Formats: sequence, C-alpha cells, structure tokens
Amino acid sequence: MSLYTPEKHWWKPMDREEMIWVTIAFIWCQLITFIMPFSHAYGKHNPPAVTSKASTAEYGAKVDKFIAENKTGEEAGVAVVEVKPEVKEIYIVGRSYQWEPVLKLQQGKEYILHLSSGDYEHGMSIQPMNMNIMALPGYDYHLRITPDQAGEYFIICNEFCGAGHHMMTGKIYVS
Ligand SMILES: [Cu+2]
Repeated sequence: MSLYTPEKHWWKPMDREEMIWVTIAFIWCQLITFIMPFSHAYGKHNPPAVTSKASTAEYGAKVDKFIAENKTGEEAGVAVVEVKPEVKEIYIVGRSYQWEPVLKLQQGKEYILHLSSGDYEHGMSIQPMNMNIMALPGYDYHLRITPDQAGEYFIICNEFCGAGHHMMTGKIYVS
C-alpha cells in the first residue's frame, strides 16, 4: 500500500507547446527513417568492396608472393612494396601487431586493394581521411580504390586486438 495514491487520471492533457514538440519529433523520426536507406544506397560512404573467402594461410601466401614480386626495401623492419605500373591487384594484411607491407602507390591509378587479417579481428583505419574497413580472418576484401591525393597516409588499427593494439600502425605512400 503506497502512502499516496495518485488520482486515476493523473496526467494532464497535452497543451499546445507539447503538441508542437511531439509533432516536430515525430516528423524528424520519419525523415531519419527515410534518410537511412537512401544514404546507404547513394551516400557514397560504403567501401566499394567485394568479399571472398580465403583462409589465413591462403591469404598469407598471396601476400608473401605479392611482397616477393614487388618489394623495394624495408621501413622499420616492414617490407616496402612499390607496385609496378602493370600491377593492379595489391595486398595488405593486418597481423598482431603490424600492417604489412608498406605500400607505395601511384596517384590517380585504380587498384584492387585486398585486405584481410592473419589472426584476429582488426580494423584498418586510413588517416587522415578516416576511411575505415574491418579486417577479418578468413575473408578477403577486394576494395576498389583510386588514390587521388599524393602524400603520406597512416594506418592505425581501430579494433581492439590485444596488448599491442595501440602500436599497430602501417603506412601508404601516394606519389
Ligand atoms: Cu587492434
């Protein structure tokens, strides 16, 4: 038994001001509901990717082959790959705790960038333009990219993957 029993109809009928706010909120909800699928289809913020399956061993072998055929040097112990002009399919792999290889790309050229993980779930976040794609073991993402601005880009891992996550960085050069 409560100390105070409210009246049966304790609420007040909506006044004009509340009605206006509820109407605005309702219209806003409708608008957002419509914008979401529209933005998904036409917003150009989804990575242009096709996905296929590849075991970590299969994908690792492709990356190794790509590095062996195109390697031009090393940076902090990581292979640097300067892609030959005729090569369109390029590879990168995220492994605890490294992005490999360092890529040197040509400005204005279209590439198919293959992305996967060699162990756990990682997130490839290309900075400073903040382009984010998840890297999952067992899946090969074929990202169609055309670097349109020359410069030095950094890759960080944005998916917590373990003790060395904060040091998991990589690089892409565009010239
Ligand atoms: Cu990570």
